[in-house]
Amino acid sequence: MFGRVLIANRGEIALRIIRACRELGIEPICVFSEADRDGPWLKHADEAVCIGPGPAKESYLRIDRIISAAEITNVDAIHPGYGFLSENAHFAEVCRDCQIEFIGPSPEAMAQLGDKIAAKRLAKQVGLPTFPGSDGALEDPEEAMKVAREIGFPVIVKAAAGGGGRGMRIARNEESLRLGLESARQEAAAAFGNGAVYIEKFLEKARHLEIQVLGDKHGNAVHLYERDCTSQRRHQKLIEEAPAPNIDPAKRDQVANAAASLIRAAKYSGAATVEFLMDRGADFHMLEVNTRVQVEHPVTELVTGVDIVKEMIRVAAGEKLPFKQSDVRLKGHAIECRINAEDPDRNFMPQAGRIETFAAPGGPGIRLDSHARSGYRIPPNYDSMIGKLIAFGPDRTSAIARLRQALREFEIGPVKTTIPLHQRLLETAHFVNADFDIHYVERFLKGE
Ligand code: MV4
Repeated sequence: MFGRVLIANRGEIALRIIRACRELGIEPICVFSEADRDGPWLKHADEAVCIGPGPAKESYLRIDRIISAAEITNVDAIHPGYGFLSENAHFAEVCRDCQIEFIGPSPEAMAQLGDKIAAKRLAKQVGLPTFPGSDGALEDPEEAMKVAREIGFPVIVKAAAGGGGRGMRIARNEESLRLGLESARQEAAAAFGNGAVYIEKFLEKARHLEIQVLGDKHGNAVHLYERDCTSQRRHQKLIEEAPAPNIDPAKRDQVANAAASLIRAAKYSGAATVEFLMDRGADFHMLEVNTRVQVEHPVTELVTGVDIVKEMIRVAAGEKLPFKQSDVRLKGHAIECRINAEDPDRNFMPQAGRIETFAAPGGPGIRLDSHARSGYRIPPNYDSMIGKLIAFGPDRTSAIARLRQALREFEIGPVKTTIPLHQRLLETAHFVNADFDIHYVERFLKGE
């Protein structure tokens, strides 16, 4: 096992990785920016190294400075967390060249599954259901028109290098497809340095499901079932839960096993998530693969008993996954609310500044993953998420009841947060009955 691990991240996920390191007897080392100098998580690291000014481009995204910090502190491995450099195959390659273990997939597996065209091709080969569409990148508009006529409008244009909704265009007729192709290509080329685009059939009403998979370096891959991440706004998830309510158990097993086969076929080690849309007939359609630990991993941990962050570290150190597929059993239900320092009454404007009051909830089945506390000053430079409140219970109804009470107990001020919004969402019939789709939060916010 590693002796020391560098955490190339900040906030709640840095704290989550510190906790996993301690359980494994590993010394956690942090890097931090000038804006995070007083970050409460840094006190729990064995060492902390400043890597530059507040803007991420000058600190958390600087490969050279992170590698220097790793060499100065003599770590064996780097955990990238989520965001920042976590899905950067070049960073994973630099780590390998410097003989520092990257806690995640090889650069090759990351590059293959991070390319949505390559991932979809491999997914099809292992039997995952995918949307009908172009077979690979589109070379010219006429090819796109031909495919669109075959599969029928509406279609969606997607960038091979995109993710989280960037570089996408919906087209309902030939004219908008022509325009969408060009603008998606330009946006993708500028944003990702890769203008490759493809099209597929567009599904209007859907739920967003994702299968968690873990792979090791010995060719094993095991899935940990699904999460339902349907509650989201502008591609930012708000509430996630496991297992997904009202799904077809036979279809779920088939798709989850195929998702594990995809990870095995890519010779992938570490944590991966395979994303799907589920239509109203409860059929799955594969979208893309995330090659990192995800924000919402705790709900899966609570219903499977698997510590995903610890397993990521163990498999990076060369250990075999300590369980097989038949050992993984679901028990109970978990729901997570993302607590963002945003003002829902002012178009979710991010709130920087000092938290005066921070009273954490508790009680049976409550987990709070947060780096925030009274006196913590939220810097203006980063994502507005200041924590995640997760409730576990024997069933969905009891998880909702526990989460509602925990939200009542949770006091944060004067900084505005998404707590009151979660309280209202958890009262809606759409959420309570799981009668929802990926647009219901935005409809709710518009008062519909
Ligand atoms: C789609 C889709 C409908 N049909 N693909 C958005 C993010 C990226 N992961 C893929 N996305 C979508 N792909 C087809 N063929 C609708 C979306 C989509 C969406 C998906 C999941 C959660 C929220 C969403 C919001 C808008 C669009």
